[in-house]
Amino acid sequence: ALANKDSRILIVGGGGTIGSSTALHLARRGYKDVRLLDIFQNPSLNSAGNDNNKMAGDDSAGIWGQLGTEAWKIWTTDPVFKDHAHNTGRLDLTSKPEREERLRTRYQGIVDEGRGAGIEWVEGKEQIVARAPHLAHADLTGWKGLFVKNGGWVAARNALNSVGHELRRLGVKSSFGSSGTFKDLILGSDGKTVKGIRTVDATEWYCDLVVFAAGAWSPALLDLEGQCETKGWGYAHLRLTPEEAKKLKGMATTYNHELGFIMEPEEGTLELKIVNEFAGYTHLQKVRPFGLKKDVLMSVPRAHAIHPTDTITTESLEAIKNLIKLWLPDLVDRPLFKTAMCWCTDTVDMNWLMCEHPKYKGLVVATGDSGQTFKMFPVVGKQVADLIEGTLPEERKNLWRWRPGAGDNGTARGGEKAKDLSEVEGWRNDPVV
Ligand code: FSA
Repeated sequence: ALANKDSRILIVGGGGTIGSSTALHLARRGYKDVRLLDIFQNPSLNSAGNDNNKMAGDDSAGIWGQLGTEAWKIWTTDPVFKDHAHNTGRLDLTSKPEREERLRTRYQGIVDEGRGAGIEWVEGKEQIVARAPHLAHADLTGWKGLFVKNGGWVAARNALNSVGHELRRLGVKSSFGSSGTFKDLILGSDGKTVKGIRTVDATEWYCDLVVFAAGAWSPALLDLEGQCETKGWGYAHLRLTPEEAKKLKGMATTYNHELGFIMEPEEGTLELKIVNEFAGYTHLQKVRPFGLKKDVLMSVPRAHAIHPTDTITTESLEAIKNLIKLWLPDLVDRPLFKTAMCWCTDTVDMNWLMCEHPKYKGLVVATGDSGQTFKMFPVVGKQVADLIEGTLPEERKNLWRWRPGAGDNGTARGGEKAKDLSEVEGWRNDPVV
């Protein structure tokens, strides 16, 4: 075990998805001295999880399938989570052969594991519209894919907030602002043993173990040897009338890998979120992560919370308008609002980076979200807690190991290379002051 129940544990990124889930599992297991460090209090405004909604569900095979099954069970039963899970079902559709092959492999994998009752292969307009009446007017020529019964969407920000309340109730401590913002590790005289963390205001937090879960900020703060690449994705909202919302009530989460996705608007808000799907944007800047002796050029988040007048790129906006035209033609003229980018960090093979840092003793990294983590919110921290206690199964340890240069093992995101935000227009609206 890397810690015991009396150890002082600091969680960098404690206001976000992986960090707060880790704190929840540690606190529930009786760890008495856990402190969250983050620039913002939970639900952190810098977290990709601080969003109206996210897709969720039991939709995978293999280890991700085991996790997905367990996560959806907790989403729908645990008092901290269950008010925020919506079992509307989820469609994962495509008209492209390459994506179809991936979806078929996934479908077959789930069936072969004896879990076929939770999933259906759908093909053609009739079968799709039966599960997604809102697509009745859409051109679905050649469309096929998965319908995931045990899933739908989760009210992300509210779930993050719910966990935050539970953490405070359980006595988890926290520090925010400049005394919560990571600057560097405090190392012992051996240059290897982690003694604590120095934050940007020069506060020194001493501890026995650091969990580094800084999400999209991870590679810029700590040298991860090129294993994570941070990118931004855009979204927009449109406001429905109560009648329109009623018509969409219970709609299955609808995802198309080439176009984007929509989910049922949350009751009360009437805000329909629309997202276009693409490779994401990098935002290249000169930074010096802890552990490197010189500056490097790498993609870092351009946080909406810190640049609230940023919107999204013109091409994302066009793609979002196109999706509305194809799927929800009645709403084409509706103004869009709450347009913003949110930031995730990808590993090459889209599996987490969740292991001890090989260079330092007392440092666990838990990052590499790869756009997959919010659906795993109830269980991601369980993996970190198991890693700390030395009970994480070998197979999982291997999947999430430290692996610079290991390549993509066939599970990469695929598609086009990400453009840099400097090459695209429309997103930057700095106020003149
Ligand atoms: O279950 C899923 O397919 C989650 S992907 C969600 C997403 O918004 C991606 O579509 C996007 O490309 C990025 O990875 C962030 O996460």
